[in-house]
Amino acid sequence: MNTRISILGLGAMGRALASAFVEAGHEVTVWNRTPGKAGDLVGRGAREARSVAEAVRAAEVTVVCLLNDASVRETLAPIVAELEGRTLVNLTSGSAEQARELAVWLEGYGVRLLAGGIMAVPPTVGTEGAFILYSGARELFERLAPVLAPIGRPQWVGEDQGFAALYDMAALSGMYGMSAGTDHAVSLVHASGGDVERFKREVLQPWMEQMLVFMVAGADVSETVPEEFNAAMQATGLETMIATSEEAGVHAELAGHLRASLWRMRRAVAMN
Ligand code: FVH
Repeated sequence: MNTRISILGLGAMGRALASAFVEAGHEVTVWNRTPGKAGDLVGRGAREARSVAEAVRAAEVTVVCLLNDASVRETLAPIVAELEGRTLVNLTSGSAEQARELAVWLEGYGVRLLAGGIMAVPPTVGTEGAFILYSGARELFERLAPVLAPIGRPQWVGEDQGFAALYDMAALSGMYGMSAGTDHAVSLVHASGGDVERFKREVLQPWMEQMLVFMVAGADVSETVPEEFNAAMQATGLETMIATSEEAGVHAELAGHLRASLWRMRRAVAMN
């Protein structure tokens, strides 16, 4: 079933979303603050609106994908009174509280809002692994899910408008934490004259793949560490990693995640 969809924002992500909707056969209108960013979308059937109001009026569902919460407010504020009765899906990254406040603000103008968090990067939008978190009214999610499916598997995470943003940021935190670890790993190899590319290919990649399932399963908020995890052994290992770092002269900041883990292990040992 074709739906009239407007996309506000044609950054890398907005263009990828618009492209996936066009590909799926939806009737797509696009708008961007700076004109001329529609690329080949117009040639492929999308229409470029000259104003936000024109884009919103053209659509049954408007998808917003801008830089941040401030840019969403700045874009919608001048036309908010015209949004009454319309449906918006906000896929702009923000904090959970910003998402809740945006929903309250828009609902005050009679707008139905589904908040989202994109678990994809522009090249993976619409591919098998891509999924999008949504929060807000379940009935609205269920109605929109088939329309939104072309950009990534829709996954509802609760009525609380802040939850898509919360889960999005929490998942990104996991990713950035891993990035800190992998940056540190290659810095150690590089500082010691090792072959970084070979290390990545032959050691880091297979090791991370083997450990990922344990890292996710073992992620924990409690102050205790399961016995089989052997906190004393882990603490000794972390001390060795920090010593290796110091020997290699790798910046202490890069080893910050090791110090945080060591602190947790020492605390667990003290509590046992
Ligand atoms: N790209 C990614 O890998 C990540 C993946 C996960 C989700 N994020 C979030 O998606 C939002 C948009 O990201 P993006 O990649 O499209 O970002 P840019 O390419 O930098 O484009 C930014 C767009 O926002 C417009 N914009 C900025 N400020 C304003 C404003 N004050 N008023 C209106 N529009 C504004 C900008 O317009 P212009 O500069 O071209 O005129 C772009 O359309 C983002 O929340 C990510 O966290 C992407």
